[in-house]
Order: sequence, then C-alpha cells, then structure tokens
Amino acid sequence: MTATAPDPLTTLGDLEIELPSWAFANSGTRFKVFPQAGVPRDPYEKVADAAQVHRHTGGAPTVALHIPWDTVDDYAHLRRHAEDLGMRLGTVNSNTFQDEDFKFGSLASRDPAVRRKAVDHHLHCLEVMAATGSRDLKVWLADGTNYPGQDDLRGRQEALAESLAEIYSQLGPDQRLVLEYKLFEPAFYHTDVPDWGTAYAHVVALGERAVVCLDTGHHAPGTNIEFIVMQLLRLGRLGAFDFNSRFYADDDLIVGAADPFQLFRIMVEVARGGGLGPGSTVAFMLDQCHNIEAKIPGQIRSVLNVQEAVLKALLVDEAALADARARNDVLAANTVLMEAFWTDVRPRLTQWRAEHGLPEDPMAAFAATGYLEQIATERVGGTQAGWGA
Ligand code: PSV
Ligand code: MN
Repeated sequence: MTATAPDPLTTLGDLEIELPSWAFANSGTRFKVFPQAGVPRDPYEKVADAAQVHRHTGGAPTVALHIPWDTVDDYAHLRRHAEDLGMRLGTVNSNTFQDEDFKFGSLASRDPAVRRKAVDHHLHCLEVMAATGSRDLKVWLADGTNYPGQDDLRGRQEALAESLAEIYSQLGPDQRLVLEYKLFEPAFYHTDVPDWGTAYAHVVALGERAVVCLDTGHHAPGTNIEFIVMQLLRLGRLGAFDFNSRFYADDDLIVGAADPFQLFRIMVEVARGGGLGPGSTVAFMLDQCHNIEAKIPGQIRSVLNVQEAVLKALLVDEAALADARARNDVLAANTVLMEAFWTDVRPRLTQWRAEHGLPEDPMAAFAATGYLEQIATERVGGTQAGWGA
C-alpha cells in the first residue's frame, strides 16, 4: 500500500453488493425443488427479504430483477417499496431461456421472427429499467446447439451481432448493456457466447456502454479467472460480476464457500485494476441459488464472504510486492500475497460493524430477529416464487 492509498475499511464501506431477487425464491436442481416455508410470493416480498440482508451487513443496498420472473403491474411502485425499505432496484436481467419459441435460440436465432420476439423482450426490459431507475441490462443467453452440424455457427454470430446492435441503440445515455458468457449449459455442443473473448468482441463492436459480465461459475475447471478479471479491467470492459462458487460446473453455491483463495485472488486483481472505490463502475452481483440452506442467511453469509475477501485483498503490501517482483524473488512475492490471504480480518470487520451501527455478528443477529419464523407464519396462501416462476 502506498502512503496515499485510502483506508481499506473506507473502501470496504463503499462496496455495494447486489442481491439477486431469485436467491430468495425456491430453487433446486432438475431432480427436485425443496420448498421452504415463508418464501416470497411476489417481488415485493423478495425485496423485503433482501432488505434484511442489507440491514444486517450494511453492504447490499440493491436488488437485481429478472424479467419475467419479477413482473409487476407498476415498477415505479416496486421502486418506491424498495426505497421505503432503504433499498434500490438494480440490474435488470432478461430471460429468453424459458419460452418455447426460444428452443433453438433467441438473439442468435437465424429465424427473423424468433429474433424479433427476443429483441422485443429486451426492449421491454429497457422500459422496465426506465421505471426502476436501473443502469444495467444484463443479457445472458441460453443460445447454442447440442450437435455438430445442427446449425451455422458463423451465421448465428452474425444474427447475434445484429440483435445486440438493435438493443444497444435503444439504451438511455446512462444505461449499459452487460453481456454474460457461459461455457456450456443448457447447450452442450456449442454456446453462442461461450467465453470472455467472444463477449468482448461483441461489446467492443457495440460501443462504450457495452461491457462484459463475468459469472464465476461459467468457466472450464481450472480456468485462471483472475487473469480474465485483470484483462477485462485492463481493456475497460469489466462491467459486472455474478458471484457464486462451484465445485464442478455452474453450481451456484455461496460465493467463497468452495474456494476462498480464488475469491481472494479475484479481488486482488479487482483492487489492482481500479475496480474498487468511488470511481469504479463494476457491479458486484451475486447469482446464487440456496437449494438446501435458508435463503436470507445464505445471502448474508455471501455478503460477509465477499467483504472478507475484499478486505484481505486490500491488505496486500503493494510496496513489498513490487520490491520482491523487481528482484525476481519469486518466494518473497508469493509470501507477500499469502500474508494478506492468511490475515484473519474477522476481528477488524467486527469492529468496523460496531463502529457503523451494524450487528457485530450478522448471522446471529438475524437469527435472533425471528424474521424467518415470522414470514413462515405470515406468508400463507398465494404461490411461492420459484426459479422460473
Ligand atoms: C445462467 O446460468 C445465469 O448465470 C444467468 O446469469 C441467468 O440469468 C442466471 O444464471 C439465472 O439464475
Ligand atoms: Mn449468472
């Protein structure tokens, strides 16, 4: 750290983590969804649950919406509801993966009628964003093929470029198009936006307000994700994260649960690349599903894990690191990094929370509120929201 570097805890205090509305809904695997008592029945209740996460962590003031899952009659009203709870509505995620018409593709379809419908869905999302006050339209596509020869790979890229260009042309001056890539699933042979390079090629062609979303679960095992973080920051195109953790594929588990060291390495590159602090435009979103654990505490734990990783990353002794690197002292450089990683930042965070009027132990404090028991009793009738409903 240089003498002029801001206090890490100040930087941490500015960090805003965005919560996914769908993390509060029922979710599962293709084998089984286990419903939980008290799960929200509408977007209003999802926002109320998200507000609990922010209240206990001080670090999660925005909720991302997924359309049509979070369709309401009056988005301005939902926005006021969020604001009344001390929250804001954040990224709007489009959804072209659950409609029969998109079976063979959406924005990358070579059928003009299908593409029209997919583009129109995104234009509708832009209307939603005007009412919610959202900056980012996040586009993740399930588009791809299952069998070699099934479709024209290049033709689909041209179709996709055309669709994205039309959507981009309708963005407001302060809005961004955020393109998310994913290696595979649901398509198994090829995906139309499989990697950061493809996403980058598309966003560069679109213009300055198009950026890339890096979902930490969307790479081949063993991929050096922090390298991609560094490169996208270097190129000025890291727009957002979808944080989660994985053991095998796109597991959508609690961020930092599977590999806290990887999360730390990612945050080191974010910090070094200017992705933290007041000037940053990187959106730090969670994209997780709590299939077997309670959802609100699952989100609280996730926010705490990100905060811990960020604080550790900010503790890297940059001067010592630069010195070791200049001397090609491999072991010394590695030691500097590991010292930061092994620092137990929990006492500092406890103190920071106390100083900011937050509960010292957010997990215990939330459990003590009885909120989970309360919503289990109160939220009877109606239909519980689910991933996909
Ligand atoms: C796709 O796997 C994805 O990561 C996209 O972000 C979707 O919008 C989200 O998951 C849905 O859970
Ligand atoms: Mn995602």
